[in-house]
Amino acid sequence: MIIFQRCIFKRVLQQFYAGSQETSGSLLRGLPTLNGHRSESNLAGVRERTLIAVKPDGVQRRLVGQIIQRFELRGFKLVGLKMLQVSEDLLSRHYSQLTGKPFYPDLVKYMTSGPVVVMVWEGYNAVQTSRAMVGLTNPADAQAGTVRGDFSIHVSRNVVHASDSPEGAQKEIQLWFQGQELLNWDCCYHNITCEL
Ligand code: IDP
Ligand code: MG
Repeated sequence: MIIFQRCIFKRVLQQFYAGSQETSGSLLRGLPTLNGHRSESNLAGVRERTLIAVKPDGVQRRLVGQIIQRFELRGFKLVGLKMLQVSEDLLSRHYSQLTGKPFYPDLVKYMTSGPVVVMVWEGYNAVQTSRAMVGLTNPADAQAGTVRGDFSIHVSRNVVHASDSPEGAQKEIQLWFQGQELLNWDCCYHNITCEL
């Protein structure tokens, strides 16, 4: 009951400050803003966001649900989700540091071979924890228990993407999502998974 009341209270505050839909400026970390200033509170870091994508092989192999479930069960909050066929242009901006690599043409073929499911997950230390959950780039080196370690065997088909730094995550979220596609909603479990 107390948790429920706190959720209601937070929602009222949130709507007062930010409205139910967000603009890209306040969206990347989801904190309420007032006159452009982020509210000072111990929420810092709790609402870090990262971009996770299920690549075409993961979609074809019906792994979307299992991958989403891992992030839900870990305690992260889903704030954006969509399925799309990636264009070469978007891909070249997403993988701008890899366009000169010998495997890049094959990476483009792979990533444009079918739809991807792209998501934004929010929570404490989301970027680093997600990378640990996803596992090393080469599935041959990825530990069992990670997504890549459990569902893939070769670097050319490693099932999932995860942002590798908070700065990279911000860039990727802006690249893949419009501000209004991300929802700043209150999850009642938030108070249970993290001290606020
Ligand atoms: P990451 O996905 O773990 O961040 P990156 O080095 O950023 O790894 O590479 C992006 C993606 O490029 C990898 O996830 C994988 O799909 C592909 N890739 C990386 N290295 C190779 C390679 O040596 N051969 C084929 N594909 C590769
Ligand atoms: Mg990377």
